[in-house]
Amino acid sequence: MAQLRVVLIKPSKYSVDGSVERFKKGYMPNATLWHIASLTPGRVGKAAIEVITVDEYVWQDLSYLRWLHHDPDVITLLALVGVQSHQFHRALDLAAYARHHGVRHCVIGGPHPMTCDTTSLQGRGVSFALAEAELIWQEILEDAVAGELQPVYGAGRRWADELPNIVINPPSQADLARYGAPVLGLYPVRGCPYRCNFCSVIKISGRQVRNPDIESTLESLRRAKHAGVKIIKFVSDNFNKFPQVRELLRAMIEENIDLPFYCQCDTQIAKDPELVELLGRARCYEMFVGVESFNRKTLKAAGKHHNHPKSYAEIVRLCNIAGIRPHFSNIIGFPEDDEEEIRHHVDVLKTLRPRVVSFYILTPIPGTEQYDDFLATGMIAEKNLDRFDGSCYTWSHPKLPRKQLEDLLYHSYVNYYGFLLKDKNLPDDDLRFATFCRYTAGLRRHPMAGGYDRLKIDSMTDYSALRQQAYDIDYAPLPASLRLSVHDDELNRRADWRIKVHSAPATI
Ligand code: B12
Ligand code: SF4
Repeated sequence: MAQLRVVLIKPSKYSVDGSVERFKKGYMPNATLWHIASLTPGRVGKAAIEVITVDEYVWQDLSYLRWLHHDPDVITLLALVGVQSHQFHRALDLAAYARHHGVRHCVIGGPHPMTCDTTSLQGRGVSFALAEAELIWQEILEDAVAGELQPVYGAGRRWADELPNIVINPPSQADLARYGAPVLGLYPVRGCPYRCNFCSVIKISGRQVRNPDIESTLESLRRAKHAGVKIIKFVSDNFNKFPQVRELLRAMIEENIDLPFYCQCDTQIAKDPELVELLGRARCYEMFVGVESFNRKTLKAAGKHHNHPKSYAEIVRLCNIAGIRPHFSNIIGFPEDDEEEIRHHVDVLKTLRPRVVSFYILTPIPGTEQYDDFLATGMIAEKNLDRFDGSCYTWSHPKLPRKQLEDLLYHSYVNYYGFLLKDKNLPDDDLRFATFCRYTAGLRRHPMAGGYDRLKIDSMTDYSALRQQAYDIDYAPLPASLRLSVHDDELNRRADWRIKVHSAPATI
């Protein structure tokens, strides 16, 4: 009887110095790995399926590459999952490595191939998945067993109208031990009705909010608890636009699920004190909110019309009452920003005092409207090949050179957390996190990079010959955004209707 070995790898990325980014401990298990592992059936036809999961960021040796060598006893399918734009080169290289070592079935899926044109790389022995796994994974598995993958899966339709009721099987204790804490990422709802022009979430998951039923999420939580998971991260982008959120939270309280969890909300949560209170009762310990900027003009230019800086203080207040750490996420380097504006931003944050903040330098993400605009106006260029950090393009800020933006990023972290650390009554968890952020940023490393303690084992030069051989390129070409299909456009239009009905303009 045939056996199919499915090797799921979440690829890392190349750092600026060319090394493969690896950590001694990861921040949290990658949610995509466990999501797709749980979507994989025990068998396809007569073939039994064995699933292997690898989060490359936390693998401290190269032993996993053995699964990328031909094994005559099994059919191997290598799936590079959750591939973001900055991980795309690494994904291409791992597929080239596997092809070189006799693995015939390789597929790359996730945000980058879903939102960017991969045509020039197609038909060279590596397949691309352009749609949600729920729509095409079964077909890929069947084709692997039948002997031949198609060059492309899911062209013409990125999103399912309805999601299956998938239950996530948690990582083993050995897998959980690779991370700073036993955390699991769950995705109980996806999509966001807004149109922020810098955000690729609406291109990856769409603007129509969709979810599996509540019972499947509850069952994922039960299994996680049973497996020793201590913290849940709901990686859904917009928990307060989840129509059944109250139902889920009440069920969690009633059943005493009792797992502390993190979630993400948009700033309109300021108008929903009752939901914040319910979140707190269900054991939400941290709420991530994309505040981005305090400048309303900047927010409008970014298409983030629903953010009203005057309402930010209310979010902090509501969270503090509910026992939730407000986490304000900030973007520095919007085209309108200059140094004074960014320094002023940190000063305003200090007056609001959210217990957690994160800063990101604006990076136009391929697939988004902002990327297309910047490309059209010449702000994005093919990368200088003497510098490499996983992406294959650079963009120039109209006012701030890259080095100055990076200085300001680390300065913002050090300055804000230095300010918090002056408080002698900081709760233990906040103290630990603030110390970590200030220390990491002091070393000019991004605290949200995905792990702790860097390890260097291998580098992009170890793989470049294979990349040349497989695709005849030194680097992936400058990405171009993929247009939405008629079907996906139609699904988004339904979101337009929803947003009008459910989201009145902010009054705060
Ligand atoms: C959680 C998260 C993080 C966590 C990651 C933790 C971890 N260990 O995974 C943290 C906080 C560390 C993080 C950091 C960053 N992140 Co982040 N993050 C997310 C978030 C909110 C959820 C991702 C997730 O888990 N999704 C759940 C899984 C199940 O969904 P999925 O991966 O999309 O998979 C589905 C499909 O893509 C498809 N699919 C995926 N793989 C495959 C494979 C095959 C074969 C098939 C058929 C289908 C398929 O099917 C799946 C199920 O439908 C997304 C936003 C979003 N909603 O996508 C941003 C997002 C992925 N992050 C993003 C970015 C830019 C970053 C940072 C670079 C930010 C920064 N400047 O520092 C860093 C990079 C760090 C790193 N090492 O990767 C961008 C990526 C953009 C892009 N197109 O490349 C996103 C989309 C956010 C955005 N606003 O645009 N992030
Ligand atoms: S509100 Fe957040 S998830 Fe929604 S489009 Fe804007 S940035 Fe993206």
